[in-house]
Amino acid sequence: MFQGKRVAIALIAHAPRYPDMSFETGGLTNPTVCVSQGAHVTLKMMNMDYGPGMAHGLVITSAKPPYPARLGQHLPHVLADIPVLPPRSSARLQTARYAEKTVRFVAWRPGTYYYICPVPGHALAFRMYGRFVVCPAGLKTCPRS
Ligand SMILES: [Cu+2]
Repeated sequence: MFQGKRVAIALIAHAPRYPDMSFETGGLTNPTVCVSQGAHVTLKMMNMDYGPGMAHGLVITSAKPPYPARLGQHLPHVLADIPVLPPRSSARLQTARYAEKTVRFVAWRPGTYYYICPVPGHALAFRMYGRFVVCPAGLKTCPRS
């Protein structure tokens, strides 16, 4: 649960030593992320994955799993859309360059959403997604996590 009116969330695609084809934040893999209704969210995604086909992006939508191989153009209630980021520039973690992108949005509408990697097959075959819950204003804990 990310409390407060302004929250900053960093999601990493394949952090080192975590499972391939997954998102990490706060040391957790594909966790349910909760924010309060009305929160101003700054969401940063970084791709730490490496190798051919290891580009990843992120879209937050109310579309529920299971997902088709290709997500399609018209997803319902899109909160955020981070374009596909290339894998890091080299195999060496210390010297590689990492693609990242930050988006900002306001979580006006309560409900259950999902953050999903839109690269074809990643959400279908590898379950590269997690829940993103916008809790009604005033709750201290998230009832849907
Ligand atoms: Cu992906």
